[in-house]
This record gives sequence, C-alpha cells and structure tokens, in this order.
Amino acid sequence: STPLAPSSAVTVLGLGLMGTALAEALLAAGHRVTVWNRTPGKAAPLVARGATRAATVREAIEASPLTISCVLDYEAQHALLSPAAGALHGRTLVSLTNGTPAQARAAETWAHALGASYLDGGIMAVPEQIATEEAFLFHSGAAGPFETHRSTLAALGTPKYLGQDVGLASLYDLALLSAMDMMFAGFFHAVAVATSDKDTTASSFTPLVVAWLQSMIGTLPAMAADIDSDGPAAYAQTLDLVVAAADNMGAAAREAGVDASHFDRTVAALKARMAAGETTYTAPGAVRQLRVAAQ
Ligand code: FVH
Repeated sequence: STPLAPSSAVTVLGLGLMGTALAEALLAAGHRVTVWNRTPGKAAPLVARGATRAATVREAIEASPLTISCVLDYEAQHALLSPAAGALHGRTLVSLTNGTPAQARAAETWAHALGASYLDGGIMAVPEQIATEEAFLFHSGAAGPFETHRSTLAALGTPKYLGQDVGLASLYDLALLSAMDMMFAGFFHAVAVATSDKDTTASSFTPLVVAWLQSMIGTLPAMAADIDSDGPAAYAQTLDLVVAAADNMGAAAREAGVDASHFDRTVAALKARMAAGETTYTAPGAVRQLRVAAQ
C-alpha cells in the first residue's frame, strides 16, 4: 500500500465555496494540500496557489494522512468515497459535510470497518470567516485522532471538541443553525409586516430589530438556568398574556397581508396547554411543549 505522506499533508474533497475556503486556509497555514472536486476546473485557483489537483478521489486520499470532506451532503460524500474506500485504511477522514447525528454515526461505523479513523465536524462560519477569529468548528469522535490533527484543524477556525460521541458535532451544528434559521425567519416576518407601511423600508426598520434582538438575547442565560433547574422559573408570564400577544401578532400579520400561520399554530398549542390546566408561560414549559408536539 502507498506509504503515508508527512503529517503536514492534507487532502480536501469538495471545492464549493466552503471547501475552497478550507483549502485556502490550509495552504496559508503552510500545509501541503491536495484537492479533488467533481468539477475539476474549480481546482485551478488553488493549484495556482500551490495545491495539487488529484485526478481521482483515491489519488487524493492517498496523498495525505488526513482527508477533509466538504461536499453538499452525506449522500454525495458516500457516493464519492465508496469507490476509493480502501484507500482510507490507516488514515483519518474528517467530515465537514453538513449532516445529521445519525448520518455521522453511520459514517463512523463505515470508516472504522475500513480501518480508518473518523471525526465529524460542524463549521460555524461562512466561507469568508474561515481562518478568522470569528470561525469555530465543532468536532466529535475518538479523542486520539482529534488530538493528532487538532493543530491542522485549528487553521480553519477554533476547534471545539465535544467528545467521543460522534453525533455531537452535527447535533450542536444543526441546533445552532436552527436558531439562526428561525432568527432570520423572524426578521423576514417582521420586515414584511413593518414594510406594509408605505413609509417604512427594510433599512429604516432594521436598526430597531437589531436593538430589540440584542436586548432580548440578554435574557437567554436566565432562561437556560430556568430550563436546567427543577425550581420555580425566574422568567414567567401568564399564558393568558402570551396567547393574547400571539393572537395580536397573527392579526397584525394578516392585516399587513403577511402569512400568519405560525401564530395560528402557536395560539392553538398554547390554548391546548391552558385547557390542560397550565396558567404560566416559562422557558422550561416552552421546551417541554416542543417535545410534546413531536410525539
Ligand atoms: N457555505 C456556507 O456558508 C456553509 C457554512 C456552514 C457549512 N456549510 C457546509 O459546507 C458544505 C459545503 O458547502 P459549500 O458552501 O461549499 O457548498 P457549494 O458551494 O454548493 O458546493 C458543494 C460542493 O459539493 C460538491 N458536490 C455536490 N454534489 C456532489 C456529488 N453528488 N458528488 C460529488 N461532489 C458533489 C460540489 O461539486 P461541484 O458541483 O463543484 O462539482 C461542490 O464541491 C455543506 O455540507 C454545507 O452545509 C457551508
């Protein structure tokens, strides 16, 4: 079999916006970078900066002890790795492809069966933030391979190791992406409602959204403490009030010609809790409600 390349060698599979940023960061950190992409032409700018373009996935994996995969999804990742799976023996695969905890666990089992080490990861950054202080990456999986490659991974952003359970990186990644997604959805909704006023623009309204959300973010640690505690919640409102407010938010959206179905669902769920005898709206109650609704 091909002897392992020096530890400064890293392979990147997938040269979309993120994969390209990762490869650039590794080159800037002084690594010997081998790249492969389904559409080979995307490698040209990296080759101009010193990367080596591999003709096949197998050739790419064999060039380095560490391969980082960053493609669209796990289906694409598995499809491109499968024909070259044997090359992973004795090497480490780090998947920075977005996926679920179950997909990470299946990928780890698959890699271990091949005699490869496997780490999962979640990138908490956009491509422009890679290798800046803003970027951090979750990693999970066996501690040994993480420690071996920690300094290489640190070239991409601050590595945050979550533990041996390989599913944790994607669990945290998707939880944070969910928070971001719902925040953006809230922003778009608020802008749609406010700009139903002919004199209001998104740009004139947005500083108010920013100020309000920044102030509300300050309440999250106290709510978290409530969620973790068995005692009475410090942050509490009457359910009556929360239902009335959600009703009004839905009505205002409808008056503004904006979809109000989110508030219809919220009001229905809160009224069901009131019918069951609950009188108080708390953070632990809201989290519990999400679990009840999923059953
Ligand atoms: N971009 C971002 O802001 C986010 C930030 C958080 C992390 N994500 C994750 O990173 C993965 C890749 O994202 P990306 O931004 O690089 O995505 P694209 O620019 O769309 O590039 C997609 C790459 O995947 C390749 N690809 C797609 N399907 C296949 C396939 N069936 N077989 C092989 N490769 C495939 C694609 O190849 P090509 O179209 O250039 O030939 C690109 O290399 C992702 O998991 C995000 O969730 C980014």
